[in-house]
Amino acid sequence: TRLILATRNAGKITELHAILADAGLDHDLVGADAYPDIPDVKETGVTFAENALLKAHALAQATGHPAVADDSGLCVDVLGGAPGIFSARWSGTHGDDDANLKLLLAQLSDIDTPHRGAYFTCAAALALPDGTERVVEGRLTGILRHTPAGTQGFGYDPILQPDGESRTCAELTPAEKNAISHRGKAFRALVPVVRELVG
Ligand code: ITT
Repeated sequence: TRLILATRNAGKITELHAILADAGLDHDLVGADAYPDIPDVKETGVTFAENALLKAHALAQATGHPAVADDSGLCVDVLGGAPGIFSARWSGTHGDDDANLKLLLAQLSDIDTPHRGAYFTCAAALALPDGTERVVEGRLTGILRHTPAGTQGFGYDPILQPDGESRTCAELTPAEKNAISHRGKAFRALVPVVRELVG
């Protein structure tokens, strides 16, 4: 069965292939890039779950196949949860990971380590062409470094050091990150739902 990965973020697609394969899903996983004519969805929701559902429904409707979507971001305690759903466009340019990370570090430059708590969160949504929908969430909590470290992963990975770790997410191997990450947790929880509703 074909299952659409309703995302154009290359970092997410790499992680989702590994997470879903490790969970034993043997569906034909096809990224949104395979459908260049389908326009990007406006992320008008005010929560991660709403935006994930918007993206999953749009691709399920447009392709006629079940679709899973990921809406995710970094929530910083001292910023009241920002960048949150605006994580991909915090600097103003959607998907400019370097600019987003630099701006966030500048905003936190006066904040000392005990107050640098943050978490990644991921809403994983499944939508079927008939309108059936499910959404689950996963989190990874940690602290934000003052200086980026590591080259793995994407986005804010070089500054988030998970609780209990001495390395940042960008210093973990892909398998180590997926084992503990918000995305790993959310999509491993979604797999039994896919099995039940998609087969
Ligand atoms: P799609 O909507 O096409 O899936 P997007 O990049 O626009 O791609 P989001 O709106 O969900 O996706 O934004 C997610 C942003 O949150 C992403 O650009 C990163 O900056 C950040 N982020 C999410 N998961 C992350 C992770 O595992 N590591 C580091 N940063 C992450």
